[in-house]
Amino acid sequence: MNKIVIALMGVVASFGNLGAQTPIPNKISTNLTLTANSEYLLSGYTYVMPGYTLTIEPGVTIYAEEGTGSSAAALVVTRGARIHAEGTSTNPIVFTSILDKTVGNLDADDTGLWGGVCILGNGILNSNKSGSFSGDYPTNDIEGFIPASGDEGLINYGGSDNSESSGVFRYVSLRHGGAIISEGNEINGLTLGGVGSGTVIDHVEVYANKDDAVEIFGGAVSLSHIICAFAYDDGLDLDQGWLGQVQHLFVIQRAGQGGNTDKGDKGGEWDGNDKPTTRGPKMLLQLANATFIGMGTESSNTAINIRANGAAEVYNSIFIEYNKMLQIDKDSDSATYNRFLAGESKFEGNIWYSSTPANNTVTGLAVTGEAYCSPLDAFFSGTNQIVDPGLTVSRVLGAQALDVQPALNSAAVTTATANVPAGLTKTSYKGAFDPYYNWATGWTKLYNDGYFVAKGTWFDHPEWGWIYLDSGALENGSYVYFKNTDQWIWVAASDASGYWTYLFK
Ligand SMILES: [Ca+2]
Ligand SMILES: [Ca+2]
Ligand SMILES: [Ca+2]
Ligand SMILES: [Ca+2]
Repeated sequence: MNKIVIALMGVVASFGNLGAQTPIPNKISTNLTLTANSEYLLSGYTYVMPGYTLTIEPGVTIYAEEGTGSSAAALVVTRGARIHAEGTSTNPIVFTSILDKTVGNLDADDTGLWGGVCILGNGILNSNKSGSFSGDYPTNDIEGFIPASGDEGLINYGGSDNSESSGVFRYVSLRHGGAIISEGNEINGLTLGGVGSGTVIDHVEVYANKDDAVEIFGGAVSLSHIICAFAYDDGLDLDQGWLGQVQHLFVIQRAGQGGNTDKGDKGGEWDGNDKPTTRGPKMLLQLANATFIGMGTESSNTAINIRANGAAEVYNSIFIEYNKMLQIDKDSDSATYNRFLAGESKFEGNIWYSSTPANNTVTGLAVTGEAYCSPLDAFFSGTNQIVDPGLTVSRVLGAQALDVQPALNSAAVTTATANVPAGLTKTSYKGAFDPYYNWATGWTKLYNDGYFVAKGTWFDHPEWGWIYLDSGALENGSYVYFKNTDQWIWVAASDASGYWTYLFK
């Protein structure tokens, strides 16, 4: 064991490499690389100009200066530009406020300290904010930005290419953003406007953002391994005809923690169209393995709102700590409801458990009434279950009390999962996390600041590379996660020289 522990300490020590921040230019009009394990400073609107690539290496921390309105720090990857931000699970890329450096100890109540990251592309929008456009392909400007004279075109997105690549955005944590950039307009942590399916976005955390954690406007980019923690508005917000898949999504909403009365809005707010209201392509979300944690006893809190000609297929997911689970808006034309009746929206293999016990019936979980469709019973029957999956909810930094991994005897593990569409993976469990390995380990604020229950440990094993133990020590019967093969393997006892044997994969 000694050799293994020493290797681990070496890794922790490398995180202490701190230096001065290099300023990032406001117009990136060359291929620019931010080099590994360095610190940079983001000030004001910062555009990656069309035709150029911003590369961000593992371990880069980008500190954003304070500011609101037109002086808010925000990174805009313009239409026709690319970003290649590829961190690792042990060496992520972090965007945060400079106050995280100069003051420190920021928590979920420290929001709106800088803007956010916007990636814009030539993907297809079915509509836009004004409803006016020429030709077959609408375009739109990112909400709320006040660009300088001459820069107006840099916040425009949308086009005719849903397969475009805007680059790679992987193992990135976005913290404390969402500054107000114009009256009544906060900015999302991650905004994806007209981003195409060739773009890779996985392992992204948005922590304590003043607006939505992630908002997607049109395009066809898919996402995996996304964390939306403590946003003031919605977890995942969709608009303008987006078509894509999401797998492994964790949303945990604000609940007035820290004595703050500000709370989040919905887990998911999924709109099909802006203006006009029914033009194609029809928005469709295909989502598998989400865990949504709402605001507990907050009576107005609803997990999912589908509206404005939207539709969603949701598979093998967990919804807890909400008052109500599903709201389908009636709209003036019943478009959303008609898509549901046509089978375009469906919920299969999910677990629902309201924090309001009386609502835990097939009819009780839906929001119905004058403005909302009814009945919606079908969403909560069939292969869905109304049962407590036994997760433990905590929103307290450092408390190590949030347990999102189901126990082996949880209904999330013991009951059959639903089949999923091509492009998504059918798992043996429901929800964002399996019982063994928490994929937020190592690279997230939630993990590094002690929100999660302490479970296994990472080791850089001298022969096997990075492995993760389900319990404290490598011993007979340990479950070991091998990072290089992305597999769990059970190991047997060592021989006299200390060599351990894999039993099966
Ligand atoms: Ca928003
Ligand atoms: Ca929103
Ligand atoms: Ca909202
Ligand atoms: Ca929206």
